[in-house]
Amino acid sequence: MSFALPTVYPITSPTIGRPLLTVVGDLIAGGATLIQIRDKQATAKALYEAVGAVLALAQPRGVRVIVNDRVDVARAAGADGVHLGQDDLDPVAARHILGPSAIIGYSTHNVAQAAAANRLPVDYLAIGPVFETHSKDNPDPVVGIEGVRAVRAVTNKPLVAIGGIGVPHIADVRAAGADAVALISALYVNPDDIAGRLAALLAMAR
Ligand code: TZP
Ligand code: MG
Repeated sequence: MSFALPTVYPITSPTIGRPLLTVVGDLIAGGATLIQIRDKQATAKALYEAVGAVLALAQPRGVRVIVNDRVDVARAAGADGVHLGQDDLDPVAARHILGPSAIIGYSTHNVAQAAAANRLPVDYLAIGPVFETHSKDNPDPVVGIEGVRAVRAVTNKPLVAIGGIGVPHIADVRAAGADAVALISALYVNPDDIAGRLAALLAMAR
């Protein structure tokens, strides 16, 4: 596996107040190379259609698209991969369904989960929430910068830090060993300038 995370990993949200394709177009314009489509409320039908439209925009531009939670939708739509949580379909089963070239990401919330994930066929791990987040229902306890550092010590997999990460934290989170920061709210502070914001964040995380 030779998967490299971009230093900033944008995640979409239905709360941005802009159409999904507008958001994705802006993220691509801002330099995104990997985008996660996350919509916990969408029906399978709606998510499948949305991911198909996103792929039509992203794939010709060399931008990879990851679907949150839904292995079935990722597979059916031809997405580049899936991001799984601890209670989603087991990564071994997801790998079986999606095949060897799919990107599979896996959320962890503590050192024990991250250590256990080393044995799983996943391409990257997420650790979080690092800080308090308002973008996720019922989040796990915050792990802080020290939690990122502790997880970095138990895994060689590409590591993305997530949860409440803003401009003031990027350098510290990266210094603690995260290869990337996954962002929702910090990206969409001004829905009219998502591209500029992502470009600036990428410059900070170089
Ligand atoms: N998983 C852990 S925290 C989180 C997810 C999906 C939400 C991240 O969003 P924000 O707005 O960057 O805190
Ligand atoms: Mg999930």
